[in-house]
Amino acid sequence: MDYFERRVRRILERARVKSGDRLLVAISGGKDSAALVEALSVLRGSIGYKLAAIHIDLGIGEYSRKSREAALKEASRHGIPLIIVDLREVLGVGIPELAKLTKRPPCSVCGLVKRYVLNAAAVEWGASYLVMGHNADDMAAYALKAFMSQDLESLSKLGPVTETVPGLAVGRLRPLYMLSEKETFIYSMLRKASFTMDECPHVNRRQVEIVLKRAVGFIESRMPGFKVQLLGNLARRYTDYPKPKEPLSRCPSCGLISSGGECSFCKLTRRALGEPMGPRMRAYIRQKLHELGLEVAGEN
Ligand code: Q46
Ligand code: ZN
Repeated sequence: MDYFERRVRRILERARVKSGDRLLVAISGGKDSAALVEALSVLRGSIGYKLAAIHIDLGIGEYSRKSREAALKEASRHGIPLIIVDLREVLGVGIPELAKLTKRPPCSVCGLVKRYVLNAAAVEWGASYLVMGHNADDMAAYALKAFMSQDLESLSKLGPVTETVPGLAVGRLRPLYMLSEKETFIYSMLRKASFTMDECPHVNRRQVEIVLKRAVGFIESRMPGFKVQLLGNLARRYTDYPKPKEPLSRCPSCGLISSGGECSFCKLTRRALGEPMGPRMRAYIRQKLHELGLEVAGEN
């Protein structure tokens, strides 16, 4: 457990997290984010940051019900305020319906919605960082995928710490960057964390990231240390990769980051539901912050 927490601490130190900083941790209900919450709760005492959590109820039947229950248990175990964003409550639909309405694969819609909601909540709370539970196996697969397609701009965002764009986007912190899926699982078991092992019914086993993750596991079994070496090298060099070329702009509908014109969430919801839902989502999150007694950035 000490080994695990030392590695998490190293990433927090690299990001210069200090007393009073606000860390918003994303909890999916799975083992990775549960392990992350455990380690962040342990380290909170000595560093003195403020911790809040967010869970998105994706509206995917039994899977979402169990995930939400696990997230609630995990957050309340440590007295961490939990923002639950229920998509059906805000948008009137969940991920399966949004995918049908836009004729896009569920995972592509889901990824877009999650990115938007997490960033919106971090901006509204004025978080110093949005903390994500990606482990070394996830990161190695993402890095290989970006390298395969020579998507150098994505590589520039795959380090353990990413930059904040004030008022538009909050930087991300990935404290499990150098910790494998197996280590994360063992740690969450030792800490008796609450999580679900259920899998989303929409998961596609042929998805590139999933195939690459299996391949990384195979290489690691033949070349122990491969993953850590790959990620260690990337962690030293990711800022050298070119940053996205499009100038950053502000979505005219919701005011958050976009790569020109309306942001992808407002575009998607306009197409599926007839109006851009960014403003409604932001108001819903502010309401949740008030209910939890958390400050809303810019309201003081
Ligand atoms: S939750 Fe969402 Fe995953 Fe389900 S719809 Fe796909 S992306 S598989 S992590
Ligand atoms: Zn928008």
